[in-house]
Amino acid sequence: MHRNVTCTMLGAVITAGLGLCLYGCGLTPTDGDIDNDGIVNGVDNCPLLDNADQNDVDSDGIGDVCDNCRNVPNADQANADNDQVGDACDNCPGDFNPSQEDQDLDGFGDVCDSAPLNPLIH
Ligand SMILES: [Ca+2]
Ligand SMILES: [Ca+2]
Ligand SMILES: [Ca+2]
Ligand SMILES: [Ca+2]
Repeated sequence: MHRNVTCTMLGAVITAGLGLCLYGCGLTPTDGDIDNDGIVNGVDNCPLLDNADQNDVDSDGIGDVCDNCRNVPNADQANADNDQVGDACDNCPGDFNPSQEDQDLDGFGDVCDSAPLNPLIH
């Protein structure tokens, strides 16, 4: 299904395909209720996902269901390596590691840990 929605981008209001208006890409739908959760897009803290409860554990304005760091406030949702885990809570913010595997539990993910099995060295 293709439909156009109104978004704000860098302060300007534009109309674009829904695919272009993905939340988190700098485009925020402002009209209607795309996800049909009863919360109008402009005030929905997660406009493209059904989250009528609007839960936001870390109170950063981004709803839990679409927050890339659910427990660490990061309103900008910065994610340099594009692995779905925000920089603020990524154990390897510069390396793509969606699994966040960290065998020695030292807080440094295996992919950026020079000694992934030794918690004293990273
Ligand atoms: Ca929603
Ligand atoms: Ca949040
Ligand atoms: Ca990341
Ligand atoms: Ca580690």
